[in-house]
Amino acid sequence: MQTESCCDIIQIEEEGIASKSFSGRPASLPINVISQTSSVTIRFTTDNSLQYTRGFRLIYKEHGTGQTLPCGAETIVGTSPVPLNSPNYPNNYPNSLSCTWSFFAAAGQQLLINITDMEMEQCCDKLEIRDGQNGRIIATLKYSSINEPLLYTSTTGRLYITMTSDTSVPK
Ligand SMILES: [Ca+2]
Repeated sequence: MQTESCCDIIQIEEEGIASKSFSGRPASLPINVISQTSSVTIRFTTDNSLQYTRGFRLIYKEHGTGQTLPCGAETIVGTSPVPLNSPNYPNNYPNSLSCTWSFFAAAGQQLLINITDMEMEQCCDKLEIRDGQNGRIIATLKYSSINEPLLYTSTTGRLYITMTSDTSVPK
């Protein structure tokens, strides 16, 4: 995308949630936005001067049960829970995986993680939860099963979840 940064703006709007605005030429593309609700409005507003030929292009797709956040996704968490599962869940996850998902709370809010199911190769595959800008590790999980939900809370409103697997025996 490329628009006039002052004045030609793409807004992604959802009912009850602060809209996200984009303009200019973002340093990093693509930008992934995951909605909190099932309905999204894309609004493109231009002023009366300076046109760029490029404009923008976007792709949207359904992101529901059975799918998951893609590796590397950065998600701003609102009041609705955001489901996350390993790739291919509930079937075997891939070997040689290294996936990090980033979660950010609204200002002043904290994040709560509730892990409800886990089956991993104990020796060699793991899920790591890191808290805050510097990524302090608050949990390293490598369970073949869990009997009750595992709960973790951020202290900073930022959490990073990394899943790594070795080259064999996915679960
Ligand atoms: Ca493995």
